[in-house]
Amino acid sequence: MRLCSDRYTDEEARKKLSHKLELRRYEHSLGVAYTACSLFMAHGHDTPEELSRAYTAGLLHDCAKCLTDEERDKYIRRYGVELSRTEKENPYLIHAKLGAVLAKEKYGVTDPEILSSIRWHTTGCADMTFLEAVIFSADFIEPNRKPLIILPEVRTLIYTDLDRAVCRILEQTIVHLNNKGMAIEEHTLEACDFYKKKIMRRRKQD
Ligand code: DGI
Ligand code: FE
Ligand code: FE
Repeated sequence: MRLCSDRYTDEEARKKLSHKLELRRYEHSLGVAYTACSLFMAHGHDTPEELSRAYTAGLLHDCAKCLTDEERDKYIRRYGVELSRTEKENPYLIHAKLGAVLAKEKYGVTDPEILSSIRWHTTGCADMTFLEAVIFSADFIEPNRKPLIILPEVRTLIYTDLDRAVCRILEQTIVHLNNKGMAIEEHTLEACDFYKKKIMRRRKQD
């Protein structure tokens, strides 16, 4: 599969990524890359160019996941990454924003939509593009994910109704975070609200 990068072939990028990530995280990244491709194919976007974009975004979405605290802070300073309060309180969230920066700086990806798909893959956001929604949801359903009660339902739904699948994932994430008493990013709440309304609007039109 061709990689959307000015600097690396797909093989070179996989090699580099496999040295940066733990093995399980690397396998998860391959899982997201191929799941994103399968969603593209199922939704009628199966040209080699489109599949390369899905593959590149999926492969690199967690490229900033396995940094040490020192490395993470160094990159935040070097690239002037601004953090929200929730990100400061929950530093594991930072890998999404930082991943978009590193995909560009370290892997030579310039396609803005691939970078924004990486940026939004953890929280989601309102009115995602097709690629953004695919990476957000492929991350949740890829084959290596530990079984959650809603997984079978979402894995079926996602191939026919991406909006509803995105909405179910967001609802589930918010319930999970509320149960654990964790802070929720505004983007996560806005995304859930947006998709609930979009689905209601669609129902009225049918
Ligand atoms: O990096 P991955 O493990 O593949 O997956 P991810 O980047 O989607 O991260 C998943 C975690 O992020 C999951 O435990 C839920 C959490 N999360 C998503 N939205 C929010 C959030 N955590 C907080 N605190 N606030 C959010 O809005
Ligand atoms: Fe992630
Ligand atoms: Fe992930």
